[in-house]
Amino acid sequence: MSKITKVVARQVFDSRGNPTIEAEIFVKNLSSSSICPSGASTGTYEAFEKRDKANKKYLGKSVFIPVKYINTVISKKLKNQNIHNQERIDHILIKLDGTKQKKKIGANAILAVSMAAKKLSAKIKKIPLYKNFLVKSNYKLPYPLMNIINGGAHANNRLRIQEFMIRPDRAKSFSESVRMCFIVINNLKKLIKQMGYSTSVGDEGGFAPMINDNESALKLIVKAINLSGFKNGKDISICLDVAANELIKNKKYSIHSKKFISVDKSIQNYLKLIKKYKIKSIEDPFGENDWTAWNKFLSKTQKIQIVGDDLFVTNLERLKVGFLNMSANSILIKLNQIGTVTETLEVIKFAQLIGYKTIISHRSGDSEDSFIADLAVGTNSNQIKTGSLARSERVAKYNQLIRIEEKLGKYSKMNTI
Ligand code: 2PG
Ligand code: MG
Repeated sequence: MSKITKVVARQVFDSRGNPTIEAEIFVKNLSSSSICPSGASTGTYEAFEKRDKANKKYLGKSVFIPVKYINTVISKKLKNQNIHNQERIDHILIKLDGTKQKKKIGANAILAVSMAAKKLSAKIKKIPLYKNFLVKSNYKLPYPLMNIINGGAHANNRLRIQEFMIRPDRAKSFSESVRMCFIVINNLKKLIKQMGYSTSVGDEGGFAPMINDNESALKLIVKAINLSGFKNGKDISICLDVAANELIKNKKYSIHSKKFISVDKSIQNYLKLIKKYKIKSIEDPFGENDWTAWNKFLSKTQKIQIVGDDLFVTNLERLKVGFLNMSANSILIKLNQIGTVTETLEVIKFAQLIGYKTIISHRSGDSEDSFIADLAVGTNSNQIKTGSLARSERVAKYNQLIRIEEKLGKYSKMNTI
């Protein structure tokens, strides 16, 4: 048995320059560390992110309190536990917190420790991280959902929709999927430049031009796909994350323009967009409490992927409700929405059991930690959403998947979309 000797935590910084937690877990002189990511468009039902609100030195954003908790209480509690027993480690952390949304310790503290433990277990077993999850053979690579235009809470432009993504549906390998996106991104950059807009990027590495409306962004993407020699809707398809939680007031939505309109009217507009731009996937089309709207929308869009992010928050209870309500057919998986590796794997297993597609996702505030790349392969997840081919914290995940594909060699295969 490999017994945990200690856990050490420190405050480091995420891709937005905000403080976050890195935890390092030790078995004798071997250690692994992991960094917790952080979201901007968060769901109400997500696990809690603990910060030192009263400490104004970092504008109330520092994490010294949870860091101290890891260095003292958690380190002591986990001492002598078997590093390979992830469920037990996570159970101890969950119990230590004792609240539903991990409000006492903070999911950021818990998750950093949980991920570090998973990594160290793989290191000690001398296996790559992706082999330390659910899948034991026949590994498959996920399709990337690359966010190439940023809007909403992730950019300073006026785009209502938060993420405009492309998915290279016809790619036969992961490296080919990245190459296809690379070509489209470069053509998109050219087009944005020609229009006289800035080609600077948003939080997730996608361009953030000062475009006013969703359709202008969609037209631009279709143009870039065509210019690249690909067929929109066949070789590459357009996918959206609306993040509609941010666009709701009195049960009305301002998704399609600044004006707030009813669910029925919003659905009609969605259907037009889906048809016109051959959109294949829409995440969070409606608010996190609007189960009726989700159900209505799903019944009218059977053929495309409807993804629950803020709706499910990687939470088994909410996924069960959504399943019974027929709200979606796919789930976005974010480790820090629930707070431990064990709970995340439970949600993935259940989602796959009910036939939902699983999409592993980064957060808009992320880091060089590429844990989610291995998680995607190790759980047979269909897709991965981890930003554009820009900003090292996004590219780190793509690079890790390229390495995994290379390691798998002739055995590597792409997943189904
Ligand atoms: C989302 C995520 C990631 P955030 O809404 O899907 O793209 O954004 O991390 O800000 O919640
Ligand atoms: Mg989302």
